[in-house]
Amino acid sequence: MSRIVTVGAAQLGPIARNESRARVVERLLALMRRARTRGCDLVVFPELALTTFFPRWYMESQAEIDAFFETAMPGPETEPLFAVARELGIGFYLGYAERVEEGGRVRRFNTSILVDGRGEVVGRYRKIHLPGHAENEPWRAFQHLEKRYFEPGDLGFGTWQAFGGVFGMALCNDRRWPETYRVLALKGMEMLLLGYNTPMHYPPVPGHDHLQGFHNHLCMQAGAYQNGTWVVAVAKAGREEGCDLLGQSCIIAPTGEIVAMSSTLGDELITAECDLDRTREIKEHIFNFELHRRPEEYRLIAER
Ligand code: CDT
Repeated sequence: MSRIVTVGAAQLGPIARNESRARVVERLLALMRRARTRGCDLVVFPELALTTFFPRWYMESQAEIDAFFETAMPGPETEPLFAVARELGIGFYLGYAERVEEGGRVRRFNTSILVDGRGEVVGRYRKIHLPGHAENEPWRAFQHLEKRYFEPGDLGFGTWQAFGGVFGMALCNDRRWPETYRVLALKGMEMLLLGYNTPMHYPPVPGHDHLQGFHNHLCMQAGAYQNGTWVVAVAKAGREEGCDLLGQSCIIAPTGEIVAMSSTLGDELITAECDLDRTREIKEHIFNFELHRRPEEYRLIAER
């Protein structure tokens, strides 16, 4: 079986607050069809890819908040994504806001799913590192209320056998944390799929605004190399409702090298042929966990 997975990173430009799900899904389908013509096995969409990045607004009406959430996946508006996956034999990763009833209560998560080329959901991840704040902070140019609108993910960092390899999923802020990559690598991950919405302006420390692009690649290139994994990272980019979002979607090899990167802030597909066996160059040598890790010296990391 070939260990080469051809991946498409399907960056999205801005999504307006009043843009319909149907219109967004049309944009996603166009990217899937383009990906298929370029030979992709799998296409990766951003975090919260079906709507505008709504945590930038403080809202009190639960009905208004819930309008940004999916109660079924697939639902009536997202079913075409699954139908086209089956038609083209192409898988996808999709980030969306998930509203579920579990254990007799309503729960809301920032979620991603992995769907295979038969249109079957093979994996689900609920974002663990939720950034931002929970209360209205009107001094900010815009809010970042993920801690208000979502619970921290309760499914852990999972890996899934798919597309001939072992895949992990994460969402946006997770990419800044070395623990994300290491836990997934310990579970055999060969390729990390990740979507993001990263504002260029960081209200608490605006002096770092010019470093957004640097920090984006710094943590992911290090995470790829130190864990011998491919990383496919996909932005929702551009000026969305007056908020500038970082682009620079990229595909990173296990050596830490960027092998493809977007060059616009709009809907854009970048692709790469990723040989999963290249993970061995790192995993069997410089970062051979079995040979070189000293977990007995790392206990503090899990205790605090
Ligand atoms: N969506 C997301 O997680 N964005 C964060 C912004 C951090 S500033 C609150 C990120 O890490 O890119």
